[in-house]
Amino acid sequence: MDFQKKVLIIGTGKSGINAAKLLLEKGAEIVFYDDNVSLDTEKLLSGFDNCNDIKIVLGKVNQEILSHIDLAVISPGVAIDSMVANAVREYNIPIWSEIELAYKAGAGYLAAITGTNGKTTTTSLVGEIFKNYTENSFTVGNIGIPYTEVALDMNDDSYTVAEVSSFQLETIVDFKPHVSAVLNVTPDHLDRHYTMENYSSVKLDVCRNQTEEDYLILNYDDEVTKSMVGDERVQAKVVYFSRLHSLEEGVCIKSESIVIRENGQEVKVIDLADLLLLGAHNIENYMAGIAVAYYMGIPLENIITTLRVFKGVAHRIEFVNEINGVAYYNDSKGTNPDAAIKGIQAMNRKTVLIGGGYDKGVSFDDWIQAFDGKVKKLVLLGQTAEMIADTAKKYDFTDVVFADDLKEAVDIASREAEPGDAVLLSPACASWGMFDNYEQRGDMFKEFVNQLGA
Ligand code: UMA
Repeated sequence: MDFQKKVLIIGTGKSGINAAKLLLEKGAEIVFYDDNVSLDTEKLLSGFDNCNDIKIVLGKVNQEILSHIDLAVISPGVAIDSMVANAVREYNIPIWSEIELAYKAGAGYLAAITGTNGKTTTTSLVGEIFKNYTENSFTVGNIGIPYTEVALDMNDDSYTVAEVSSFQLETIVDFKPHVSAVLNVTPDHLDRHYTMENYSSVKLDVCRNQTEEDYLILNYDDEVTKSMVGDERVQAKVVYFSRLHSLEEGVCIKSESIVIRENGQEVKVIDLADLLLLGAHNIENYMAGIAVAYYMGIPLENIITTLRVFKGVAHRIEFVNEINGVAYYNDSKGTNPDAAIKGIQAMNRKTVLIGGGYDKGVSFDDWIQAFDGKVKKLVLLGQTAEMIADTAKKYDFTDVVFADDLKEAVDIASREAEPGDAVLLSPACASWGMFDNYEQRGDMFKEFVNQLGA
């Protein structure tokens, strides 16, 4: 693959920076583009050993620049119908997703996991299983480690699992995992994809280059993913997993154990009682992770030993502390209503819920209806606060308080909660606008909670 081109990198976050580093190592010349006109360009350049082959353009790209560009690599956060992407297309310059670049530069065996919810937990589980099997393994993508950061460290024997978002899939070209998985599809990112049809279609693109030697893992219990099998892009062998149904072929539950059924044979993997993560959604994550690892050819013994010790990921219904008899949970990764519903369902006591944030154009009706008498107070912050309060009113839920920032929200929640209650940060919204990312929001929540007990 010839990378010695003039490449426009759109977006200067971690994806853009690592894509640039990879390309510079391959001998390319780089032009960075970012919409942020007040970007600290010195800071950006200070991350590079040699800046001679780097130019930076902010706010607008012009003809003079575009007429010299051979390829554009777009960061996930930049929409494909943004001004810059439209301008690039007018010049017939190919646009690659950052994961496309990494795929072309990387090597070895690849699994890719997408879906609205559970993909970070499932990717992390598969990454741990790979690690248990070989040191030569990588866990990359939307999980927070850009694929381009480690692609050049891979060789033909490497095992990589990538968490891939709909944003990253929009501009793939040849990206072809051996095993792909779509875990579920529920409303999210509609500000970017506009309709559920577009959104679920982009998710299924994860399999579009797969052939009959490859595998596509789908959730049989989710109507959207179950029916994906009829799409013309599906050439891979489909393997279903199901928590609710007994399957003739695939991964399902039999007598409180997870089993794999294949070619008329059944293999028991593990008893549900031996798994550490709670909640129905986590059983689905376990089953999907088992299917991905198994069809990647990992021996069952490596899968089982990892399953027994896997403790999940931070910011996902994560216990923080118990202060004055109140249990605090950080579910900052509850960035859409469906994920946040799982957060509430996992609570087994009266709960003061902190929610609200960036507006992705989704409705909050299902989330409010899932309160189910468990939520005693809703503390709201961010762009969506009023909208959520209005939706809550529709369902006669009026125990609502507004907070200006997360610190105030934690203070209010600590005053409202009584011994025996829980306080749950599970915002049903992205963090953008108030925080850099959900990790920062979750870390700040943990810090404020721990200050209460200091
Ligand atoms: N920018 C523009 N124009 C835009 C949008 C952004 O110029 O219209 C610029 C910003 O000024 C900034 C840069 O682009 O300088 C940021 O790029 P980015 O938003 O792609 O962020 P990265 O730091 O590269 O992080 C991305 C993913 N971010 C998004 O998808 C929004 C991270 O996923 C991912 O971990 C990382 O790549 C590594 O692969 C985060 C995320 O929120 C966790 N993902 C969404 C989700 O999980 O719901 C999809």
